[in-house]
Amino acid sequence: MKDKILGILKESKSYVSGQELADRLGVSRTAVWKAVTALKKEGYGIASVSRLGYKLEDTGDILNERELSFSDKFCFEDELSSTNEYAKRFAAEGKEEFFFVTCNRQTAGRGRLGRTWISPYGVNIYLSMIFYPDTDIPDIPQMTPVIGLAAAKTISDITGLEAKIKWPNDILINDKKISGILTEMQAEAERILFVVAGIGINVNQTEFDKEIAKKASSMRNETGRVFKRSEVIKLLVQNMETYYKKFIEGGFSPLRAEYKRLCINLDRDVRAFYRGGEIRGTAVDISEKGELVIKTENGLVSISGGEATVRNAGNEYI
Ligand code: BT5
Repeated sequence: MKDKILGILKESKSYVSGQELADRLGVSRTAVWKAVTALKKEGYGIASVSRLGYKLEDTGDILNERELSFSDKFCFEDELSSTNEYAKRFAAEGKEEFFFVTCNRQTAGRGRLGRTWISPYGVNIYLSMIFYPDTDIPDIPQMTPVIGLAAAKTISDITGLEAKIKWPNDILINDKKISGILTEMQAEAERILFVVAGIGINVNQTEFDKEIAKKASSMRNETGRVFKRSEVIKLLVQNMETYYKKFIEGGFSPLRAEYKRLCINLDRDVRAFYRGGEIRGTAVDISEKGELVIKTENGLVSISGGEATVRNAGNEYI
């Protein structure tokens, strides 16, 4: 009944009386009142005025199962340790491809290489999607830039600002990190069992912990607007599917030109950390396989993993 009331209020621009809601739903006015009270508790802004009835005010940004009902293949929880961990469990049980897991808060959000992803309540997106790619294991690192493109496109389309990519997995606006991607794979001998791609996007967060305050930002901080996470998720999951399908059909090469256009590393001095070593040079290309190609004193070096900090105009490495 809560869904139906919300549906009617969403359609109506003016007040809808308790009696009209009760008649349309075939329930008592008390039942309507109870449902509205429950919706308000969930965070929906519903104005109630005696004799006029109920009106939905701007609901702001609520993330719950109802707001995600555009899809039927997801798991939503208010709080999870890490959406990647849950998605991996679902994948091990054989959940369908493109099934995603999302939540309002992560208590143990993870970055790469054992780092932490700061995941406060109710403001950002934490989402992991399951894939069963029929490709060779060495191709899997290419999925990080592929999913990075999907995230960058989503953020650009929704904010109207161009989101750039710092190879391989950071999405930046105005040189600040808005989003990160963690791709994990489970394989057995030569066979890929599943891949889980996890994305964190800072959407409406306004204040950041000291350790990341200088280098992190959010869609809200960069635009001054509040976004509905469910709408961002809707576009994000569509884009993830679309870019992944392109990758499965033709590999990374059809996506390479778009990636190069958004990649901030190219033609800049980089310091890359790869397989325990440090490589210094100028980033000159992104290869057909999504590797970063660095021109060093000893010639060209291509790296498929690790990370590459970039020297910015202020001469700092970001
Ligand atoms: C990443 O790692 O950027 C991958 C982040 C993936 C997070 C998603 S959320 C959903 C899914 N479930 C998970 O548990 N994880 C995935 P990395 O490149 O290692 O960057 C991590 C570094 O970014 C940290 O060491 C901090 O410096 C910084 N950082 C942490 N939280 C941040 C945040 N919310 N916004 C911006 N930067 C952050």
